[in-house]
Parts: sequence; structure tokens; C-alpha cells
Amino acid sequence: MRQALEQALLCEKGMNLFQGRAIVTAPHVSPDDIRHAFSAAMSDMYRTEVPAYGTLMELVSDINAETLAADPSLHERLDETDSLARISEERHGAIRLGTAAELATMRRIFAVMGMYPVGYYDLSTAGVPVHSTAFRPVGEAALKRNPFRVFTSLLRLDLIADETLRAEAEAVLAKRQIFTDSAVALTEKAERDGGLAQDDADRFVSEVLETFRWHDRANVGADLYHRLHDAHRLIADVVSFKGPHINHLTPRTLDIDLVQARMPERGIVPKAVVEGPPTRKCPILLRQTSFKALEEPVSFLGADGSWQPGSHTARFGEIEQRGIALTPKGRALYDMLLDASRAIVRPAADGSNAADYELALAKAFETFPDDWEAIRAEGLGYFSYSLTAKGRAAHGEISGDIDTWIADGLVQFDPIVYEDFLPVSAAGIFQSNLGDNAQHEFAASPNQRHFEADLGAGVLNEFDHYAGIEQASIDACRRVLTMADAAE
Ligand code: OOG
Ligand code: NI
Repeated sequence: MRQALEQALLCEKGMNLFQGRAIVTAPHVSPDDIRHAFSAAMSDMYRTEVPAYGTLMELVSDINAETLAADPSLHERLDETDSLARISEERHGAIRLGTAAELATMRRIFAVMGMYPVGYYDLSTAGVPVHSTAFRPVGEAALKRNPFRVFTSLLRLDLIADETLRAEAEAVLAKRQIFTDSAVALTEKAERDGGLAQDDADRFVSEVLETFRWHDRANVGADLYHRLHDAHRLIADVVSFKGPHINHLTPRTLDIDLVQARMPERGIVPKAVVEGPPTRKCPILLRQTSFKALEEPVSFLGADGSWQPGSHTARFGEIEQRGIALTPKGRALYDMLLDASRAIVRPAADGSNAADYELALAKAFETFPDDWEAIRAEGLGYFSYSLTAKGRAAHGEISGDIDTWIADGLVQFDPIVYEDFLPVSAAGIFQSNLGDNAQHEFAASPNQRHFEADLGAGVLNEFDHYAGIEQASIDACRRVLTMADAAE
């Protein structure tokens, strides 16, 4: 007992007990801090690689400031729920991996930064030969510190009919090493020691960043690149390069319609329709828009060893607005209404029917309640509950439940932010960036079990996570309100 206590105290000072003797080691950096540093480093790198990203970041930050100034109650609620600071830091990126081994190592690397796989997304139904998960922090405190997420897809060569091409692609992927030796060594060290000290954490961030960097020299010849490209542009993107370059980095805006409208002023052309739900007073889930992938110069290795010039489109810009996380009931309603509007108008790739689509979408969503109380009362969304000033002043032994406490003005509620992604939207983003009109048909073949075997772990269920945060907030209110000696 004494030894355990001593150990705990020493740990705080960065020391460990080894056979009864204290050895001084540097204290570990928290995974949240490593993630925060990594997200900032990624942002700096992408800003240099894709200047339009910097322009978009400025536009988003201007509009967020305007939105907060014009809506003091939004400002107050974000501030009171400790959500204000994270918004300007908030972004997600996306990568596409080629092999199971790459996916499994990526999982271990993200774990060092406190990011875990949440959700399974099957994109095959939308003509994109990948399936995906989102690596992100879980738990309220970690999300508040920095909610950096990476939408991570794994290529499905099994969906490619041409067996010769598939074998060629597999051979190229089997040879590449997308992680630096130091990144792997530091990951192993973190796993062994339960964390990294400051020096190692700094090195870890810069080593891992290498995996996400753009390489303008392809690791295949022009001929193979074009054959891969003809099978599917995405296959060429994954197989032809040394690493899974980050393909976009998305800031969070508080008003996506305004950003969409003002993008052209800054020389950026957005895609025609915003993905996800329509404009609403009470934002739900996730709305996203993007600008087209850039055509970038690359070179291919010729048979004589010389580099031949060519081009490749991969990297684009995206922005998003996040709303409330929906319960399974709310999500089912969302999916049904989205399907209904798409049955009336399917957004065309060239944007020609954008206005019709927006109209159909708005019409379909009229049946989705648009005030927080109705969304709560109908069990459509997740909320975080907290005591009001009156609730804090109440002196325990109060009976009732959350509904009566709200009615009595003791408890208030704020929407819990949706931290995940939407498969139909993701498919729309993928598609608008594939650039051509070639439509690919794959039989729907979700295979979560196979994905999890490749990942080396199960993916977390997003609904459990939101329900847990909601329940914890209810329990905290109940503890204070029902306690006999609750007065602080
Ligand atoms: C990922 C597209 C999905 C989103 O925000 O839904 C995505 C990709 O193009 O690799 O990032
Ligand atoms: Ni995205």
C-alpha cells in the first residue's frame, strides 16, 4: 500500500520505482497534447502545400467571428460549454491507405495521439472502392482539448475485376513503406512505456507527419498509372505514390452557407451543392462543401530511369458545419428524408440541378422538428444537461426526473456536437473530386468484419459514445439535486 502511494507520487514527479530504488525519467506528454501538436503541424504543412487551404482558413475564421458577434446567445452557450476555444482549432483530414498492414500500423500511431477508430463506412455502394473509419478522440475532455479527426479509407482491390491489374497493384503496394523507421520505433516505445516524454513526442510528431506529405514523384511508370487510373481514379491515387498524402484538411465553420456564398470572392469555386441536411435554425449532424481537386504536376519513372512529366488530381479543400448528434431514431429519420429528397432530384455532378435539389431537400426536411425542445422531447438528438443558477442554488432532496427539473428551471440542455461523418456526404465529396463523369458500379458489399480484422481492432460504436456523454451529464445533475446535503 505504502509502495503504491509512493509510486504514484514519484510518477507525478516523473520518477519510477525499480526494485525499490527511484529512477528519474522524464514525465510523459499527454496523448491530447501530442494530438494538438500534430494537428497544428499538419495544418502548417498543408498551408504550404496547398495555398488555397490558407485562404479558406482565413475566410472561415472571419465568418466565425462575424457569426459569433451577431449571435450573442450562441457565443454564450459555446463559451459556457467550453466549446468555443476548440472551434478555431478544429479540423479533420483524410487519407487513403493501400494495405491491411498500413491500416493496422496507422491505428497504433493514432492511438499514441489518443485517436481511436469510430464507425464503419462502406463507400462501395457509392461507386468508390474503399471502406473507412474515422480516427478521433473519444470522451468529452479529450474532444474539448482538440477534436482532430482523420477519415481513413482502405482501398478494396477485391472490387477490381481485372485480375492482372489487381496483382500489379498489390505488388507495388507490398513494396512501399509509408512510415519512417523512427515513427515505428517511437510508436513501439510509446506502447511499451505507456507514453512518450517531451523530446520523443516532438520527434514523433515530425516523423509521423512524413507519412502525410505530398510526393510529386510517382513510384510507378506512366503506363501503369494510366491503367490504374482507367480502372478507377482512386486506385491510381492510392497505388501510385510513396505515401498516403493528406488529401484535404477541413476547418469547422459556424455558417457554411455564408462561406459557400463568399468563396468565389476569394477566388475559390465551391462544388454546387452542400452535402448533408438543409439549412436549419437548429443544425443537425454535418453539412459539408468542397472545392475541386487541383491538377498538380507529378513525374513518372521512365523505363530508361529518367523522370517524365505528368499530372495528378488528388488534393482539395473542404469546409464543414457541425450540428447535434442524432440518436438512432433521429438518424433513421434523417436517412429517410435524405433518401426521399434524392428520389425526387439526384444532384448532378455538373451542378445543373442544384436549385431543384436544394428545394426538394428543404421540403423533405420540413417534417424534422427545428427547435431544440422538440428534438429533445421526441428523442431525436443527444443533449448535455447542466444545472441552471436556480438548480445550483437548490438544496438537495429534490424528487422528479430530468423533464420535471427542466420544467422547473433547474436544469438546462445543450446539443452534443456530432463528431463523426456521413457516408452519403463522404461519397458526394469523393465523387465531386474524382472529376470525371465516369460512374462506377460496385455491388454493395459492406464488410465490417474484414475491415476490423485488417485494422486489428473493432471500431467503436458512435451512438454508445454520445449516449454515454448524455447519461453522465444527467447523472451529474441528479447527484446534486437529489442529495440531502447538496448545498456547496
Ligand atoms: C474522404 C472523403 C470523406 C468527409 O468529410 O466526408 C470525407 C476522401 O476523399 O478520402 O473526408
Ligand atoms: Ni472530409
